Amino acid sequence: MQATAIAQPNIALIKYWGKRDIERNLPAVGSISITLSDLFTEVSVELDEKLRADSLMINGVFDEQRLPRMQLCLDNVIGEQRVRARITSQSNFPIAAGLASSASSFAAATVAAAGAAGLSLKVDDLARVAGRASGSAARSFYGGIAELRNCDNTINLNALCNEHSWPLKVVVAITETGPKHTGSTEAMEISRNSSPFYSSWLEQQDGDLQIARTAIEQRDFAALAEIAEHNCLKMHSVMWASRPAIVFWNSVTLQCLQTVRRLQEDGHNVFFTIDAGPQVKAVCL
Ligand code: 2P0
Repeated sequence: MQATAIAQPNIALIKYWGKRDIERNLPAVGSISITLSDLFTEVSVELDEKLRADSLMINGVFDEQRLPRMQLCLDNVIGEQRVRARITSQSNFPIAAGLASSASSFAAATVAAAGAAGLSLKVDDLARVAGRASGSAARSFYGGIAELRNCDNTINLNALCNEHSWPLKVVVAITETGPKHTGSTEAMEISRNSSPFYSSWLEQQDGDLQIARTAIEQRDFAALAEIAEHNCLKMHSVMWASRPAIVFWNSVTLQCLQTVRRLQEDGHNVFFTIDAGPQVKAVCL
């Protein structure tokens, strides 16, 4: 009745921002991401009939605030009538700071929960269940570059290229280590309800996904760089124009963008991307 799993976070190249069904946590748009190799979260789930309540310990500290979402994740995997669990989670990078810790945490928790309950689920099904807890977690079941596609009532995942066939490097600049001021779920809803750019964001996403898919297929770094930076800045424009405005950047975030621009001018193959936080990821050949 106990299992441990490890998962890596992923960085979106074409972003997921906004939900079409908040109850089932279905994204409003498809997305494409790259899974990292060196950052990871390890989650253990121990189901124990003697326990009267679930508990969650993150990096050695009990965390009541994050417990409900983790409980929901276990309910989704095992069922609401499940035995209570002792859950421990350990990450080797700052959590809730725009480094996709929810992707690695919920991917690992889903696998560990299924293992502890003795369920054997296929990868696609595990990814879908993890996606109900955190949209980006579904993409962490695939190494290399993966795409999350929106279907009628669900999501579909597929690998676009594995980590060996196009070994890109991702350099992460940590510009702030504290937790971010607004969680992704809340920030997405603010954007959906108030950003004047939200509808064009939705309209243009399929076109951006198509360009990125072709660039990846052809291993065309320059084309991927162009569309990934555009898609990232467009997502942040949606956030900046929301009411209240959602601004995750700090002055160092902007300095990092300028550094990437300088490297590009010097002929280096590199592009930036920024998620719901102040950190800058530089993707390089
Ligand atoms: C992404 N982000 O595609 C985008 C880009 C952040 C910016 O997926 O509400 O924590 O739990 O489904 O999975 C935020 O991630 O969002 C996110 P929820 P999640 O990576």
